[in-house]
Amino acid sequence: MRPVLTAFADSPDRGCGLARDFRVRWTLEELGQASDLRLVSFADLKTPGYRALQPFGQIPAWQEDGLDLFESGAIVLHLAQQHPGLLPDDRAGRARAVAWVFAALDTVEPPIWDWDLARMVERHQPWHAERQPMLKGRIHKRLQDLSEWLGTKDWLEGTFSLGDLIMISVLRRLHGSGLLEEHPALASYVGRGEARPAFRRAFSAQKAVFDATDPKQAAKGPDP
Ligand code: GTB
Repeated sequence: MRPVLTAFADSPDRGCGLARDFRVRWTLEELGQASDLRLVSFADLKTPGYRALQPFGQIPAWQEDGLDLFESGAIVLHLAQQHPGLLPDDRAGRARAVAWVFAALDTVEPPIWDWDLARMVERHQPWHAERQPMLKGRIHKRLQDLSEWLGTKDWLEGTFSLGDLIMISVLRRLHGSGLLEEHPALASYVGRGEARPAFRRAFSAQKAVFDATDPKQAAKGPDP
């Protein structure tokens, strides 16, 4: 059986590749691995059948022979451990790359997610504006530290790894916020990731899914 990845049938990111299936799609392209896509609606996500696959009723989920997997971080780590290309061969380099995956998911993504969630669901609350400086300040602090670490390097540990792929996937969520542009080294870092052929292929594939469901938007089309 060919592996199967679940993604939104009608992604709220409107073809920008911001939902969490995209990091798996990019990983697959970097590793030269193919999979089938199972498109699910929000209603499908909450069915008992789907929850047996993903306990929280979310995308992405991954199915391959003998293994059902959930959590985007677990899925990409599993793939990178099975196929060469995104984790260094040496013990220390591999451990460092994995550390950056966790840094992206556990240290950098939470404040970005809190800010984005506030933007999406709390916009009309009277205290929304009041919370903004605190939410943005937390992101800024992480970006400052990350930018200092990156310095003039192209990638976090010198060579592109799964750690960069996940970090860039997380930072892309800031597009359009102005926050990334305050850290030019990080804006360039994200640009380098988005210029990778594997990223471009994954981006076009997910956009084609969105365009098929919303032909009006297809004409305009977002760019990464
Ligand atoms: N920790 C899990 C993982 O990494 O796999 C989180 C998965 C997750 O949050 N999935 C979201 C989901 O299925 C989609 S990606 N939500 C439905 C639900 O919980 O009911 C989050 C997301 C949503 C929308 C945008 N967007 O519009 O830009 C971006 C990201």
